[in-house]
Amino acid sequence: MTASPNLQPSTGPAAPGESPEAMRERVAVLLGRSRERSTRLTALDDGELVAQHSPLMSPLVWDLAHIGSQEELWLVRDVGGREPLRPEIDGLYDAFQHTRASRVELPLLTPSEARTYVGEVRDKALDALHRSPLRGRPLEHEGFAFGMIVQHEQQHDETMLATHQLRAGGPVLDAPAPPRPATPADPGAEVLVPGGPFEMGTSAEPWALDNERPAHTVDVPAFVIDTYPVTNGRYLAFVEAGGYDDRRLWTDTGWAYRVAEDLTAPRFWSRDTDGTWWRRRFGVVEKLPHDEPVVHVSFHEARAFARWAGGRLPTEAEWEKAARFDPVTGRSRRFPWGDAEPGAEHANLGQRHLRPAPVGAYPAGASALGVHQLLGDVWEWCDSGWHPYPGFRMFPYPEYSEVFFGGDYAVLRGGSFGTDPAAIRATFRNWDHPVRRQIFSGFRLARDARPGAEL
Ligand code: AVJ
Ligand code: FE
Repeated sequence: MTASPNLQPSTGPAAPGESPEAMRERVAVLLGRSRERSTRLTALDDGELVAQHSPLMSPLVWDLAHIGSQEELWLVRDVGGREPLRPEIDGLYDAFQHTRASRVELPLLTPSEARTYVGEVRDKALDALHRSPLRGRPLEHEGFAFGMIVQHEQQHDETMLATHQLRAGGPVLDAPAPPRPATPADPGAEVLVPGGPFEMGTSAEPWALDNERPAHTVDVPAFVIDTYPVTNGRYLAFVEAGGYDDRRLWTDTGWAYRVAEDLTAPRFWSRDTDGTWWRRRFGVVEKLPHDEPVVHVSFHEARAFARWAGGRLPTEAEWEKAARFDPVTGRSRRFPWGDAEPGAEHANLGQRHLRPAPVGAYPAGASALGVHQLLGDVWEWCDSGWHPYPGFRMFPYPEYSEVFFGGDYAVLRGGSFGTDPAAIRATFRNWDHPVRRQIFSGFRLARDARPGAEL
């Protein structure tokens, strides 16, 4: 199996003034791309699809049918006004009724039944697309429900990719290596972000989810942020300096977790007797590449590293300001590089490569302030909990964002190599438990700027 080809996007919502016909065409391409990816990620033997590869994850066949179930709920029943295809299976695919660890015990659709189901749902969803005016009621306006379902399928595709990473056995996925920097980058480089107000969040992005809204002004004092995500090489220095055994570097909660889980290094790393470090990546064991962003670390590990290195994690507002603020115009951009949809030159997204790219590999994707690789490569832990923006309004259902507000979560920003361009923006907000590390999570450091200092 190969990774998704880099089909030229069409990754985003409608351009202003786009006709409904052009919008339908664009949505159909996005739906087709997400289904092509789901199909590749489930092109495995039935035994592999129904297996529990990790108690942290659902069986792959659950994700597949759940993708269909959400699509049926919003596009076929609500937008399309049709009767449910299979009302008896709703409960099986409701993420709130069964934990991931217990889904393997359910009377799930078989792989072949699941494929038939998602195919039938898709036919009816495309019919709904052709009948919807794509304007008027908020759910259909500018194709929102279709954009939401594209993002939902791509999010589960990233989840399935994480399941592939957890699965034992030889490789079944393949993709070319990511680009390398033209000249080696300094992994310790930093950028000064000037203090002052900037616009955070969005009220204009048609397919932004409820938690990204509304746009609001946030005053962020000057701070310094890493130009690149923290590399394996930097992180290895922390490991070898005894960071995992130094109680002082960890919070109480972080230390309790470190002890209970017996953590000694990022997930999927191993050290052999002669001291060489290896990492396992989609069934391949390879020497740890020092110039790639570290991945598969928890929030607690990221914080301990920051403490050791004399820095801290950026807040979510700091991360977004570093990504979006243009000091020339004073405005916030859609993407770090500007308003153009993500292309292959901007960021390592969309499972084009099955690993983070070395730091410095995406100069065309840098933000106005000169911060690199904010989108793609690795999700970045922020020192912020999961909270609504002022003026938040739930839409269209509380179980996407709202029910998680105030829970035991930390925010992640920027997407990973496994995040599709259709499912990421500089305003996009993700969250997870601070102990999770099977996700494609890394981080970068920030620190307070001394008043009047250059750097
Ligand atoms: C936004 C990634 C935290 O996967 O749990 C998928 C996205 N919500 N189906 C998740 C989601 C419902 C969600 N995250
Ligand atoms: Fe879901």
